[in-house]
Amino acid sequence: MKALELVDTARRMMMAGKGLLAMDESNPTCNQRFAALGIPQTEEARRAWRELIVTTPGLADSISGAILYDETIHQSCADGTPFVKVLTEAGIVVGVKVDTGAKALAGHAGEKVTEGLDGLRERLQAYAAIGARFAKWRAVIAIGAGLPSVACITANAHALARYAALCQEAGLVPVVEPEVLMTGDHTLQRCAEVGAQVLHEVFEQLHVQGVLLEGIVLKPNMLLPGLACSHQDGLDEVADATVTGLLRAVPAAVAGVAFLSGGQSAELASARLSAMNQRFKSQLPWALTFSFARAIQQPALEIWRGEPGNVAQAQRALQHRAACNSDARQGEYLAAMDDLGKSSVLG
Ligand code: 5MM
Repeated sequence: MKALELVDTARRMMMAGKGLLAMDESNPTCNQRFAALGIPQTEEARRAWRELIVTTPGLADSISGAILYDETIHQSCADGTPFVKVLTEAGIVVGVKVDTGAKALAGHAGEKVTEGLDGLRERLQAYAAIGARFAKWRAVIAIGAGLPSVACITANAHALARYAALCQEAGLVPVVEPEVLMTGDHTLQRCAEVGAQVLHEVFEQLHVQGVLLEGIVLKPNMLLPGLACSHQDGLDEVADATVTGLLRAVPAAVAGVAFLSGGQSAELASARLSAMNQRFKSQLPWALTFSFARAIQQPALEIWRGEPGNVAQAQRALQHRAACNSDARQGEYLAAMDDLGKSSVLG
């Protein structure tokens, strides 16, 4: 295992004041987001959108690493410069999603297990050779009547740990993403119970597989009430539940924690991350930052809509969201400043 290299990469990913940009939507997910806005669902449209993202001026001021999809990591700007080169030269560490998706878990209706271990060793070597320095694998856990099952939690935790060990063997930092979904009417308390079960099992399996914790990044969900829950807790309650849950389950050796946004509004994701850093700043053994996709990209995508004439304004919106999350990572996000910034983006 290349321990020093892994620790160095993980530290660069968790650099002060920055976070990760997830731009690793699979083609079906990307196409779905494009379809909702009337954008053509073609390889060229996906390439143009990702070119807009990687060439956003000032992106590296707030973003330390970008997670790409297999199609994207092989793509280039219209002038022929590979995206990997653009990002690396800007000082942004390149990562890639390596799971092949969440599939139905046999014998467990409504539950999924993430696949992609077959041939992973060779795929990781190929990604490392073209410049990737970290990888990502997402497991999804649903809360519902009788869910999640022990089978779902253990199968996903085992796969995450096998993936993480293979990544470290290849010199890539694994981003370990066990996502407890927001769908449902469960309470914050129930989300906290499931979150604890999941994290304890994930770290048990990482230990069993001999994964170096200093060379991983955890990408969890925030602990939240379900979207359909009648009581939606405030910023402080969410911050306290989430950080308390993490402090109880995540070893101090882990390089950092970078949240997914999971379908929260961009503003709420920033405000919640900021509240966590503000309230717990001095008590955190690891960096607490972001690895958002929708909460960074969506406002810019809604401006771009596939029109070349909208590129500059969409890039300003993207840069603005990245900067808001950089503030949040430092506990300094202010909704009023966000609104001011949004007005100036719209010019
Ligand atoms: C949970 O999704 C990850 C974070 O995105 P959000 O901040 O929008 O929640 C994201 O990296 C996700 O794993 C990718 O978009 C890939 O998703 P699919 O479903 O296409 O594999």
